[in-house]
Amino acid sequence: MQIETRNTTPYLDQKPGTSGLRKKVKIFMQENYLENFVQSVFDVLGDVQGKVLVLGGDGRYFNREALQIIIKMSAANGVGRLLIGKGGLLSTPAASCVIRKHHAHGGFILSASHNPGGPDEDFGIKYNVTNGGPAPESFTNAVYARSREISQYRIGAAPLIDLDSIGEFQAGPTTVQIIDAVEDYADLMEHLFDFKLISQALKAGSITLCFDAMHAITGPYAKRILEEQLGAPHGSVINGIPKEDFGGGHPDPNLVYAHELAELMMSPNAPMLGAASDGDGDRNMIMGARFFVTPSDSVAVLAANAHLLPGYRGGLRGVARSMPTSQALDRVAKAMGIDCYETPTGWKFFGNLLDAKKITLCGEESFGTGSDHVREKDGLWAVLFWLNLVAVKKQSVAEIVREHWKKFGRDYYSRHDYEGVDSTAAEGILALLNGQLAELPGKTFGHYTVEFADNFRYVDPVDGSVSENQGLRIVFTNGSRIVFRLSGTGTQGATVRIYFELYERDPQKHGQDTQAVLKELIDLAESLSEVKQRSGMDKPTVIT
Ligand code: VG1
Ligand code: CO
Repeated sequence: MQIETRNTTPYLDQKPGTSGLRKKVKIFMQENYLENFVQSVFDVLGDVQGKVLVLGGDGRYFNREALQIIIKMSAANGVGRLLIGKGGLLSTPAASCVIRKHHAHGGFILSASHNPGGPDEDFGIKYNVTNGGPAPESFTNAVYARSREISQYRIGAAPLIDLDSIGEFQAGPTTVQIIDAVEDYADLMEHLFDFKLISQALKAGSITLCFDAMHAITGPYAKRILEEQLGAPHGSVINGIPKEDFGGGHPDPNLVYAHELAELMMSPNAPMLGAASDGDGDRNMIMGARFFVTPSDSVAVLAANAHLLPGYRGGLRGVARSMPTSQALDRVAKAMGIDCYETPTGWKFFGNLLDAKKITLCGEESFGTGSDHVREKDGLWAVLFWLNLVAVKKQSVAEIVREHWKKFGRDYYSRHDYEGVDSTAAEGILALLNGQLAELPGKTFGHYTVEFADNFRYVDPVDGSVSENQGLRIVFTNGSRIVFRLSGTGTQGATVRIYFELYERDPQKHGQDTQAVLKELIDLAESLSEVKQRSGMDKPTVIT
């Protein structure tokens, strides 16, 4: 194979965000744009001679073309073996699983997750390291620095690889192995959950299920595991065929975008469990019949009940949540006598805690839940967890959550997003708030007195690395909180996220409407931040 070293000029905007580099497809298709980023990763990795890398994506538009380029560049950079999911597909958690199981050096995951796909929409790429998790900030910062000075990249003249046939091909020094995208992941799930029990309940009809794959990556995984292995009736998985543009939808599992599922679950003939996942399969939404489980509650319920499931019978070492996620998980940890860590937003911050065996389970308010089994959040895992729980407890989803609230109290929780805000205006909103933080403590607004207000700074308890500027939080004396931060995954303008939380111990008051309960906090956040005037919007674009 002939190896070419090509000259290139740097792009200055290749800074990875919360989860990899995400841009419009058209930006990725610019000359050498993808090549520059991939070579920057190789340059930071150093010697990859003979090493194993994993490749796969969520199947969105440009996935196949990008993979062929990465194969040629891997060969030119001397990679020993590439493991690639058939069809160029691997869900994010499955990629993490494959990296760990096959002791790979790392892998590239091609996805822009819950962002829409298609020629005018989004594409993304991220590198995961040897533990199977997203590269830490020290690595992504080094890649960004490299991308700003890159002058050459290496590419091999390898033929196009047939991504659709399982088998091995040679590209220069690199063995390219196309693997079944689902098998390793399905094996792992079988070891964590009681497949026999779930299967009996599904076949007997004592548990009914609808899983909305949203025309994204989890279609093949859900069909294989839920329908073929566990015996859920054919048709339990809807929108199960992955499409390059996700069928024109927005593959984000929430009540707004997964509306087909949400409508079914709110109807009189709703199944017992409703679930959806996102573009790359790492998010999950859980619903019961006429009942929505907030992601913050979901991780707390899973933590409180984990010991009932085969994979977690030994108990939990500790738990963790991202800072804006509700404190429902903290209450469970306290009752169990285990540690609860608070990390910045983004899964990469859980990796060290998991590797150091400080935690077993973790989650984010953004529909992300996961455990020690891989180093990514895992959508289908969460669905299987709930299925197993419903089968063991022989209770409905709503009963399980209400019982949980009774025991621990309820954290009313909501996130308001203002999307597509002018970047300067968005920064102005955060700057305005930042300027007020010092004088807020002690002030009273209606029913709320500020206990403390700060700009969240994280010191990693394992390696001591520091991450500054991870969101502004206003914490009240009664434990309620308002958090403000800017999204790090968008590709157009800025998104301002405002998170609200209010704790209610009294079970008599657990049946109220969330937005109504949070109204006073919402009004306060809007007046302190001037978000409406400054964004020019009269309401949030998405409320979850
Ligand atoms: C969002 C979520 C964050 C999540 C990230 C990646 O980030 O808030 O919790 O880890 O997406 O998820 P941000 O910076 O936009 O708030 V995924 O499923 O898009 O990889
Ligand atoms: Co995702």
